[in-house]
Amino acid sequence: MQNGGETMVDNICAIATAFGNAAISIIRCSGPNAVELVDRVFKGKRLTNCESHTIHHGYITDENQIIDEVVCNVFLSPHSFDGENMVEINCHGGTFVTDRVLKVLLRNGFRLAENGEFSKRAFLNRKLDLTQAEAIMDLISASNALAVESSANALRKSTYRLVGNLRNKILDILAKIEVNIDYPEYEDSPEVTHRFLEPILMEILRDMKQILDNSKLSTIVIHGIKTAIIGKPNVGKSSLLNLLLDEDKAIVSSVAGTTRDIVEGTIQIQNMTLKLLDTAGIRSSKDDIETIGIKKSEKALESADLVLLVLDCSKTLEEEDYILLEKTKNKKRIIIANKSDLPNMWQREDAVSISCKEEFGIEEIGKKIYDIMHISDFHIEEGKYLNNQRQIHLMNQAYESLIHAKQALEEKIDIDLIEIDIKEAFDLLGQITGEAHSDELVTALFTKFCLGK
Ligand SMILES: Nc1nc2c(ncn2[C@@H]2O[C@H](COP(=O)(O)OP(=O)(O)OP(=O)(O)O)[C@@H](O)[C@H]2O)c(=O)[nH]1
Ligand SMILES: [Mg+2]
Repeated sequence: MQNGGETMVDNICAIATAFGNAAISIIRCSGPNAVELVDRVFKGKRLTNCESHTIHHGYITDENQIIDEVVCNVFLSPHSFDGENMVEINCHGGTFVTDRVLKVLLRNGFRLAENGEFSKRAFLNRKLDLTQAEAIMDLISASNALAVESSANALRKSTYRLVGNLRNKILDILAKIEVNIDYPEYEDSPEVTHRFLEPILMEILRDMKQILDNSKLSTIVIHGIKTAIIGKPNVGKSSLLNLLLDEDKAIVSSVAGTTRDIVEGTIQIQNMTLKLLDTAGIRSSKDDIETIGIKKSEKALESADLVLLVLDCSKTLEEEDYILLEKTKNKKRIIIANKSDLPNMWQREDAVSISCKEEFGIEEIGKKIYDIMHISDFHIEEGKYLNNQRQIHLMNQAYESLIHAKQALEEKIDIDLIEIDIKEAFDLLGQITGEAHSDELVTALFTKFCLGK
């Protein structure tokens, strides 16, 4: 099969299953001659004579020596994952055996697939749109039930339809404008005046705003809440990380300024995924390395979706604590009064009292996060939100273009100039689904995939 009638595709193969010892490993082969090339090394029924979607038992041989007993699945173009002729070889899962079968294939006409190349082919052969390709990636890396459900929806084209509807509405406006400009005498098409355009544009803007609002929460829920543990030195940030992870991950010591680099970990709590970042204690320091660590903490604080601000309740609060209370006041944050196993020097109503030493109060943190992030407001509603930052970024840009068009309408600027902004919004939405794509974008996106996908 040809891609857009331009370049011939070649024959590629890669191990599609995880590396390591397992019962079975699958090697994917794809390309115009994939079946013939596998036949060269397959001892059993001639695969070239087989129908699509059939399974065949046999042996992979290397210069007549049998190296593995396998089962081959044959899928013929265009009815395969990537639209090409494909053979999936199910071999035994030992690392060595699989590797040997792969090497035999590479010596017999296949080249090793690049990261994400099978999915890229599926996209170029119009088997998948970009939102579906991303959904595959999301499904593989999903870490909670909501993430699974959401990516399964996107795989069934829910995001494609959502964006496609908006795009159709915009296309309708563009078509009307064009007809008006080119055939002003044509009576069946309404005259496109500023008054005519405004309500239509307003409706599209409203829809987009709703999608963007929904998407803010959905991406956090799906991809995990970036949670920075912040506080001055020695308040127990690393102890909290370790307790939440139930693992001795970060070094804990009574020396102030222990943590320098950011220590990361991921946990599931009440069906939420938290991506935790333990940071260097923030204070003014003369130590160069500590200062680098503190800069990293400040960055983490800025970009976090949620801050766990840890204070030591066995000591009177100091200026450094007050500075951090002030700095985090506009962020989603939970104030944590740690070391409450010791005599308390202060109390605050807005703080959760915990003790990392005695291990209490952690459940309360989970509940607070659930409330503060409005997780209960989030329901997976098919086709109501976008799935990742790339999609959100593009829709935000499209939204801005239409806002610009709306302002221009209010200023009674010529409609053919306003059309430029509307057209831009149309193209930007097309980049979400891949209908308006650049080669660079496609390459960048698919290289994020693992080998064999
Ligand atoms: N009594 C008591 N001690 C605690 C508690 N949590 C932590 N500590 C102690 O406080 C000290 C500092 O703990 P860390 O977790 O290293 O504190 P940190 O905030 O990560 O410190 P830096 O990395 O230096 O910024 C250690 O000696 C801990 O054992 C607690 O709940 N109760
Ligand atoms: Mg620490």
